[in-house]
Amino acid sequence: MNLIKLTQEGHIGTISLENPQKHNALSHQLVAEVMDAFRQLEAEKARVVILRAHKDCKVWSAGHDIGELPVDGRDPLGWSDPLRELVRTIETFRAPVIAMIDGGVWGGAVEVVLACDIIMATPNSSFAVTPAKLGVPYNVSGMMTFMSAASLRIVKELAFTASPISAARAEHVGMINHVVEATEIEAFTLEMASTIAANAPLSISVMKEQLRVLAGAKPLTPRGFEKVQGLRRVVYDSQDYHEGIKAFKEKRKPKFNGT
Ligand code: YXS
Repeated sequence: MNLIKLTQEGHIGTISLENPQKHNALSHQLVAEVMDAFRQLEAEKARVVILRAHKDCKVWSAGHDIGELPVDGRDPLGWSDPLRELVRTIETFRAPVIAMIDGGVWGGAVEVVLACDIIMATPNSSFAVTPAKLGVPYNVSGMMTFMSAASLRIVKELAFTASPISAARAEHVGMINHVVEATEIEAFTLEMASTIAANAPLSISVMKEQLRVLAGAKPLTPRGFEKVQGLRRVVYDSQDYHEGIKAFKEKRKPKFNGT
């Protein structure tokens, strides 16, 4: 493991993203290491996991590794995409996962954070949902993660503007649990993790799974799902999708023309 750090103290595991050169972009390799860390913590029967980044990072995670987004007509967020696998790993991990945020969270990394059970952030943290900035057609279960974390109006503002919102605004709208000063957030998070770890793990585990099943119980007909998938294909086959990725790589503003 060289893109993350895994530590465990008693029943509390900590996974830290440690790839500042790429702003902890959720590459196949980084995600594989995080998922391996969760498997190790599962085996060690960890009762809480803290998911964080290295100290004093300006960017907690820059989201999906744009260099790995397919441009050959494949769905960029299909079932086996690393971002999708990481979100499912967090959601189905049998113990609570606490996201401890300091810095900017971008794109799919916002969904990863929202998939966590409890979220703490420092005042200078921010959250930017960026599909519209890149021309990416976000996927159905991903949109459900957002809908479970904030009101539809807030989700629309985040998704349509692709603009970062502050930790204070995220807390105000109930998207995150606590805003804590950078000097105190580690102790604050550890104290909550210790409280949870001292409670009954089986009871907590079943409540986490119950809430996941209930939150995901949405009426979506096969015809409705196929319609959405067809609409998404139009987007990832579009010139705009290719332009969004090309513009990022060329470090310039994209010019979207709706085709
Ligand atoms: O030029 P070098 O080689 O040094 O690389 C630069 C960036 O290209 C690279 N980098 C990334 N590489 C792959 N995927 C990324 N997401 C990514 N973000 C950054 O890291 C090196 C340093 O970046 P630089 O020079 O831009 O740093 P900065 O401090 O000026 O700006 C930091 C950011 C985070 C504001 C900036 O890097 C940025 O805007 N990154 C992209 C954030 C974003 O749009 N992420 C969404 C990724 S796509 C995704 O998550 C989903 C598919 S979706 O879009 O649907 O939500």
